[in-house]
Amino acid sequence: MKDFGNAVVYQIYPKSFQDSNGDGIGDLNGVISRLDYLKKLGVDYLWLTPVFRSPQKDNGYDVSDYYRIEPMFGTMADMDRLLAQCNARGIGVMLDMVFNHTSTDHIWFQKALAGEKEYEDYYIFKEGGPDRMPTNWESKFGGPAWEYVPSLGKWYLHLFDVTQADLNWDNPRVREELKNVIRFWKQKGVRGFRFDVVNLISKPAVFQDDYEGDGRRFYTDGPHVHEYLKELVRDTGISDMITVGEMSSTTPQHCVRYSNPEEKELSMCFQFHHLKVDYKNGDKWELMPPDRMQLKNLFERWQTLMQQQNGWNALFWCNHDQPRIVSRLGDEGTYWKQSAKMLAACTHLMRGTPYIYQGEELGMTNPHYRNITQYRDVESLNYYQILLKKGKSESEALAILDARSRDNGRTPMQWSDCVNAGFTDAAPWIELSGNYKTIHAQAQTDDEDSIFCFYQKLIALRKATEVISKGTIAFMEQENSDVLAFRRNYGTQELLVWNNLTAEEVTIPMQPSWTDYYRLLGNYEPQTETGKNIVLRPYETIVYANADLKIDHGAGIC
Ligand code: TEU
Ligand code: CA
Repeated sequence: MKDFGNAVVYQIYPKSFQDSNGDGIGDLNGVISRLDYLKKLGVDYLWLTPVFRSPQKDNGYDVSDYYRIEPMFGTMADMDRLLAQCNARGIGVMLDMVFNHTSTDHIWFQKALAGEKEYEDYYIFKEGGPDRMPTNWESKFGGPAWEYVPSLGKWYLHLFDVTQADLNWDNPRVREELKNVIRFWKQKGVRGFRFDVVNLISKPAVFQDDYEGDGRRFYTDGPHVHEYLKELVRDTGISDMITVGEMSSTTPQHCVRYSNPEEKELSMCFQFHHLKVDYKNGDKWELMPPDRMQLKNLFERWQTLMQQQNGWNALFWCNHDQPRIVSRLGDEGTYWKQSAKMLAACTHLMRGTPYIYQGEELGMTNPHYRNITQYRDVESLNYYQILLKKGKSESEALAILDARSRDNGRTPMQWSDCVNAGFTDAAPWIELSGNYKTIHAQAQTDDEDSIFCFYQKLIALRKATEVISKGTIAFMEQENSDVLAFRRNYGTQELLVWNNLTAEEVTIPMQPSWTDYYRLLGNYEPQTETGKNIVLRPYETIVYANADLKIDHGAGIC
């Protein structure tokens, strides 16, 4: 198993990245036209969210054919060209494998519905009368996790939308089918894979009601998950490729097993605990200001455990399911630029492989939609109804979506201040954020002080020193909820990082041994040293290095 500590991944949500043919929907040719921008940023891999044939009930996470490209995104020839163009620039493409479930439009499910027993066993069908659901589990998108099929007299499991039927991984034929999908894309020149909710694939032997929660404790990190992952990786020969599993509600112990190279499972995991620190009582649909102490504790706990047991995590704030981080933990107003840079320094300098989600490198914000008609996501539309049924007013429900909707991360990429931010010349499939006239790529790519340039510097820095990709991590200022601070060490090299998470000044005591350290990076003009203390300005990030950490400026910082 290779290590990917030196790599930086950029996530593209093709539907919202760049439209090339004037239908208001981003596509593969659009991605090709922006590769030089990504090369300039300096990323090593592009992760494309699903572009396979799909009825798009969940924007491609409902795959109806794993071997074909969804026409709205282009053709197989476009995909081949994208792979070649990326290859020419030294960028690898990672595809998104949605293997926990398929669309109910998939031929396998259609055959199951038509009564073919062999295909019924591809999914999780349970006997039961029309008014007796097999268990009381809930779908992650709201409502029950089971759907009744009258013609079969059976229920099928769908942990997500009713059109996303869970596959039966206990059936070896299913596992073979999915291996063939990997083999097909690998042979096409794809260089890595992201596995969607892959820790949910192994369901329990016995299905029982959950009186404590929504059922997740029975199928999360299930009984055979490690065995099935090992088999998939071994039989498809992808152990040296970059692979990342999306792990829903997981534990550090499981993530160590998923990602420790000796286990030969995956190169790294996504876990989401740090993105729930503003969920009241763990409920995504109840608002609460972020609990910074909890955020710090989670980072420390995960980073320390993964380090001790040789696990490896992806580092990220944003993706297509998350609201924009600058709107969430930063500041959209006065300290917009500083807070976006500080948040970048947090993820890029801890131990792990950083992921940048499209537009994050520009400090894109939530769009603040005011009307339910502006939302597109199935989860948001379902929950809007659920919230109203629970007694919330329309304006309360809209305020919750404004903070929590997955559409917050799905607004079109802001390329310029032209019509529709240069994303499309038609009506976009989802409305742009109103601030594209000021927040856009064109304004930032050649500005040394921009958020884009700061990301560029962080990426270049990772390549210029081993302390970031290989060093150990230890946390500082543990009692101080306002500052996320840590040190990284590699041999005799040391890097010190302080991040002020607040809009207030924070004073940190200076240790005598740090006086001969030099300031490597920051998001403010350097201030004159006071000697005894470091005063962090609002959302300031400061990175110090010791003399042994020499950066070759030619190769390093831009
Ligand atoms: O997401 C998994 C998932 O459970 C969450 O991100 C989910 O969207 C959120 O927690 C609900 O509150 C993955 C994909 O990233 C997502 O886009 C898909 O909708 C989902 O799986 C189903 O394939
Ligand atoms: Ca298009």
